[in-house]
Formats: sequence, structure tokens, C-alpha cells
Amino acid sequence: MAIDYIERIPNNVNLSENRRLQRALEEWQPKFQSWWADMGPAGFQASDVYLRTATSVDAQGWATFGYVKMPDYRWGIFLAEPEAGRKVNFGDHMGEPAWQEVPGEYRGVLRRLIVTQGDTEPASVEQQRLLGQTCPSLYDLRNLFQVNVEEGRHLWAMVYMLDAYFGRDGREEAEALLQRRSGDQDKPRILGAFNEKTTDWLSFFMFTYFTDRDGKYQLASLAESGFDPLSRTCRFMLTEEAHHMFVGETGISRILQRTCDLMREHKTDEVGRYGGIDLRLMQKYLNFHFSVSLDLFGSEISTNAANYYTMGIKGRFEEARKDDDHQLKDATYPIAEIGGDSIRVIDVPSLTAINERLRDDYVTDCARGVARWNKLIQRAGIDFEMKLPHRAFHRAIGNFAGVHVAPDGRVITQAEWDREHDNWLPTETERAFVASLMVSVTEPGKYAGWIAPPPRGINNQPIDYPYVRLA
Ligand code: BYC
Repeated sequence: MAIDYIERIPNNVNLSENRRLQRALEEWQPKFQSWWADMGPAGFQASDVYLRTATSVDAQGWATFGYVKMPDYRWGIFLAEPEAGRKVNFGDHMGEPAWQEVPGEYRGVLRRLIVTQGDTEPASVEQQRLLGQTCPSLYDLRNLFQVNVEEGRHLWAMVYMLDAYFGRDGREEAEALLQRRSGDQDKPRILGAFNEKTTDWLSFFMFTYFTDRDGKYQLASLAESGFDPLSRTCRFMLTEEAHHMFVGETGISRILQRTCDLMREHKTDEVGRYGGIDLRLMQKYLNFHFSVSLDLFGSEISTNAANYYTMGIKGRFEEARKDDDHQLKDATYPIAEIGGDSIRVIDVPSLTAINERLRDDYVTDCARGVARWNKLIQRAGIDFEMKLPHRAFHRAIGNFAGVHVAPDGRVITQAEWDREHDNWLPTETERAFVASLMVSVTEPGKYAGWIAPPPRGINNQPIDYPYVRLA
């Protein structure tokens, strides 16, 4: 179905035929707008931004590009088309028709998952609020804003779920999503990584590469849900998510490119004094963002995850394509844990290892981009390899919380950790150095000195296109 833009709230769910829901969302809309004014990108609300807006939900050509002021962005409710005859594809209800309403006994669990997902969306906008002021180019500024408005739309997607299917407590949760604040002592966001600060563009690109990719895997698991409206909304969100990870991967590639160019030009691997970011420092940022994002998958052994699966609420990555019984009652899965002074792998019931399995899929995916970055470094003739640290490094959730593990996977003492951790994670001084490189560049076609220009522009526009017209 086409998206109805005549409506105050653009949608493809026939909102005008459900007065109760329409009223609930129209009451929430001004609160969202006021949150956006307070917590959305600071200083650019009156600028014209070359944004893409969803105009239909099919995979081909859903996007229209044009200049929009962010507060006028057409946030709305877009679900992927229903699949005729869709069934619950795993767990105890496998084979039953997919649910169009929330099964009463799973209401609390489903609401909680939707709230956790929904909470990350405004959190990331809050984390990135000040970045526009130090943009390396108009191209990058536009990409930041595209990511931000789409995270705003993802919040709409989860608020629709809450308002449409969870009555009064859903409405209360929808309000609370606008009240928590990233990093706030009293009202923090729910998940750890979303309370970290994103103070510079290197962190932003690492975040969109590693943390948005958690989003991809979580959304893909929820897209398998037997609760059909959740599945359909996540399927459409995934099409938007792809661009966010593109921004991360190409952002890091461009920084690496610039660093390699400076290294060759000045015949040194310390490019800081030439306004670049050393490869070793890039590796430290990678270590930080990868480890913090690994925590977002929850514990290796989780009865929560087992329950979501058995209930048919949250599946595995590409569940429907897997060739097994989709019940996992007798299967086992290998997980890592601390055994004495090293890390060992043990087999546990697959059902309890659902989080770890998703983390494995995620790690494999992360490694692909790292391999592409290494090709680029290699092509520049430089002998350096970026590496994903061991999954047990710098963890705060699960089997490796509370122990110290080096990036190479050695379990180490507190004393060694204290001695070495500045070699593995960015220090305050290094963060301050990266922050010092962040000066705003807003002339069309100009790029900051620490990052190479992109190979091509957005939507076939040239790289010197005025992607943002500053007010
Ligand atoms: N921080 O059984 P366990 C995105 C809690 S990103 C704090 O292992 P479970 C995006 C847990 O809640 C994707 N607490 O956990 C990206 C539980 O609490 P209770 C967001 C944590 O439930 C970029 C306890 O520890 N979507 O979209 O299996 C920009 C035991 O844990 C954390 C989702 O996350 C943590 N990291 O799994 C914008 C999907 N980890 O029950 C957007 C929805 C665990 O003891 N969420 N805990 O009170 C979920 O599926 C699950 O909540 C989790 C946790 C996978 C996150």
C-alpha cells in the first residue's frame, strides 16, 4: 500500500480508520516534536537538508530525495507489506498462523522488548546531538542528519506498536521513551552503549559501524517474530538501517585512506602532527566500540532469550532459512567462558545460547568490513592490520564481566590490565586530540584534513553538492 502523506501522520496502516489510535498518536506527536527541538541536532533545525524520505515500502525505489528542514521531516508509520498466510516459524507455536494481536500471556514480555528496542532510537539521536557543529563536510553533515531523522522514525515505529497493541500501559511507555535521556544519572537510557557519549566523528563512524550493526541483528531477530505487526515494522526498519552502517563503514575507510596518504607523504606512522589519526589510535577506538556493542547482545546463557524463542517472539538471524527443527529442544551450541586462568569453549543447550549465536553472526559480519579496511591499508603498501579484539575483551555483560582479558584473548591480572589498558583503549589525552581535530568544514566540496572525500556523492549528486544549505 502507498504511504498516505495527506494525513497529519504519514502512514500505510489505514490510520484514519482507527480513531482511538489516531488520537493517541496525535497526542504524542507534539511531545515528540518538542523532544526533537530539545534533543535533536543542535543548531541546524532551520537549515535545508538534502534528505531521503520513504514514499513506499517496497524494496525498489522507496526513497525520494529533496531539501527538507528537519522539523518538517515526514515521520510516520510504515510497515512492510503483509505476507499472505504467514505462520509462526519457530518455538512452541510453530506452524500456527502468525498473530495479528498480542497473545495475552506474552504481553509483558513483548512490551518489554519493544520498549528496549524503542529506547535505543532516541538515545542515539541524543548522543549525536552536538556532532553537527564539528562536521568534516556538508556531505557528512547530511549523512548524520539522515541517520538522526531515521532513528526518529524508528522511535515512531515502536511507539506505534505500543499505542496500537498495548492500551494504557503502552501509552505510558511511549511517554517514558521521551523522558529518559542518554547518560542521565537519574533517568538513563536502558542499554549500556546508549549512555556513552559520541563526542567526535571518529566515534560516530565507529558507532554507526558497530552499534548500528547490533541494531541490524536485533531487528532481524524481531523481524522473525510470530507477532506479525512487529515483524512487518522491523522488516521496513532494516531497509533504513543499511544506510547507517554504510555511513560507518565508508567513514572509517575514508579516515584510513587519509591516514595512509599522510603516512606515505611524510614517511612516518605518526601522522598526528600532520592533522591525521594514527592507525594505532583507530584500533583503540575500534576496540572500544566493538566491545561495548558486544555487550548489547546480553549474556551468553540467557533464560530470557530462551523464553522469547520458545514463545515465538524473537527468533534467530534468518530463522526461516535455517534447516533444523526450529524448536532446539535437544540441540547444543558452543559458548566461551572462563575456565581457571584461560578461556574455554563448552557446549550448552542451544535454547539458552540464543544471544551468543546472534553475537556470533554479528562478529562474522563485523569481520567482513574490517577485512575491507585492511585491503585498503594493504593497497597503500602499509604493513598494518586492523583486528577485532577477542570477544572477552573489555566486557561488562555476561561471562566476561568482572574479569580482565587482553585483546588477544589472554586472561590477565588486574596489575597487567592497569599497566596495559592505555595501549588498548583510547586515553583521555587521545580523545582530546581527536576532539581537537574536529573543526567544522561547511564549504561545499571541502573536507576536513583528517578524512578523505568520499568516492561518490549521495543519490548520484557530485561530492561538492550543497547537501546542507545552512540557515
Ligand atoms: N545493558 O538474559 P540477559 C539499535 C540485562 S540497537 C544493560 O542476558 P536478554 C540501534 C537484561 O535486560 C538494538 N542491561 O538479557 C543501534 C536482563 O535484565 P533483567 C536494540 C542489559 O534479556 C544504533 C539481564 O541483564 N534492540 O537498534 O536476553 C542506533 C539479564 O540479561 C544488557 C534490542 O536490544 C545491556 N547491554 O537480552 C540506534 C532488541 N544486556 O531481566 C538504534 C530488544 C542485558 O535481569 N532487546 N541486560 O532485569 C533484547 O532483545 C534484549 O533486551 C537484549 C538483552 C538482547 C538487549
